[in-house]
Amino acid sequence: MADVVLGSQWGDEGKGKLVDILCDQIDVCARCQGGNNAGHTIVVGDVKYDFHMLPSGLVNPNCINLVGSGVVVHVPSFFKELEAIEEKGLFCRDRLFVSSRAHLVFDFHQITDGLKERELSTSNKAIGTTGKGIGPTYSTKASRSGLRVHHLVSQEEGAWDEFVTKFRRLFNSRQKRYGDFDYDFDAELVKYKGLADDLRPFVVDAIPFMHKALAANKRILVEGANALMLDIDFGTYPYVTSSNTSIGGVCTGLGIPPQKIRNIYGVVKAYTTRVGAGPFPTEQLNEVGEHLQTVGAEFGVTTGRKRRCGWLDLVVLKYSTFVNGYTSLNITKLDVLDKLPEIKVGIQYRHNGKVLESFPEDLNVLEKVEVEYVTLPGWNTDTSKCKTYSELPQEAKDYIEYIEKSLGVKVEWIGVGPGRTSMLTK
Ligand code: 2SA
Ligand code: GDP
Ligand code: MG
Repeated sequence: MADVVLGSQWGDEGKGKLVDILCDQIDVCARCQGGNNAGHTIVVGDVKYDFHMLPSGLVNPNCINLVGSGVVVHVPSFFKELEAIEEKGLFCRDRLFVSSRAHLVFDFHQITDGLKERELSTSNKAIGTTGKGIGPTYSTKASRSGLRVHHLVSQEEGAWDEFVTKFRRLFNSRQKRYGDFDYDFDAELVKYKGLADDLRPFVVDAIPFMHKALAANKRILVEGANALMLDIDFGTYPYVTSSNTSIGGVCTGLGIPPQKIRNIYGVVKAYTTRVGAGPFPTEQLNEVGEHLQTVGAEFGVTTGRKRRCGWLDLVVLKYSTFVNGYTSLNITKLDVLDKLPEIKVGIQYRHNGKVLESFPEDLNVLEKVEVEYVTLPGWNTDTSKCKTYSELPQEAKDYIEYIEKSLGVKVEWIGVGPGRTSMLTK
């Protein structure tokens, strides 16, 4: 059976940390969507790992890792990331696999990501992407002109020529759309010829790979990237990423049947953050927001951008729970709230005086909603030293239990610090 870790808000909830902890008891850790836009941080003692495209299960020496079919792979970044973790003493090439069906991100996808953002910014509508070429790659995938890993590594007769033809066609179509941007096509081809040989040993047909693992009762953990509110269908469209970050992305991105999914762990930051543009009803553009940003060290792991910060939003979390069906939750970064005298939680949205039933799809409505809050007492105690749930101050327990009751989903873990050991079980 497969368990799944998903982001419940706008990302950076601390998914990487939970994945790393769970991987102690896991045989196969798989990424199903996204690419190196993600930034998953794991802190083990003095060592900090930042995973982008590679699964966080790599830190555990007994865990096999798969970059699944729904992931988009920029091959040079794949090796750069691998080398960066090797420099930290983590050698894992023999337990890392890449799906042959994963789509390839080329440099021109990244360039056109930037060009598209520049176009949008002229009307103040830039998404605030990570610039990693994620949207352009999923676009070429959907328009059926993309190239996949198997196109690159195939050793069938004529396969390289076919790769070159497709690569050229795709590149030409991008130049036609975006103009004559700087790109050394021939140099790229030479580079990719070498990368094909480098990548080949990692490539697997991920469908039998996953099915054999399931049939052998291997313990599988799926590591979601980004989060529900960034989902291409359910997020704050168009201010979203270009993949299904919700539970559906697990089946489409790995080719596993839904009945093989067991636990769905929702990771919930104790407050809310968002990086990039787009609606954020509980955002606090004041000293509370600054406090959360500073104390929570809220900077993008991939781009270094400051994250926007605000109160916890139960409208978002209820909507997120509808879509993903969490079986339990990990509340993270509770310690970041330690010094706040009182803590607010958004409980419903009003529009034209009426309470909205759920999180609205229309950005014009979202822009005008009034958020209603409850105010809960703070605890003014350092929770980062707590080792058990019972050691938490009563107000902190009340906060956790308030979330649990409001969502009707049990809280299983509470994070009180970035380190592996700073996780309480409830
Ligand atoms: P993209 O690049 O096309 O996926 O961007 C589209 C939107 O998705 C957001 N997005 C993210 N939001 C939070 N965290 C992400 N990963 C990095 C991190 C972000 C960073 O862990 O900190 O370093 O800036 C991530 N990746 C994509 C993005 O901000 C756009 O709003
Ligand atoms: P992810 O994308 O969901 O994996 O999250 P990120 O790694 O982008 O951002 C989460 C940040 O919070 C990282 O710097 C983590 O080390 C850190 N973190 C995770 N859990 C906790 C926690 O419980 N308390 C604190 N203070 N930091 C945490
Ligand atoms: Mg992140």
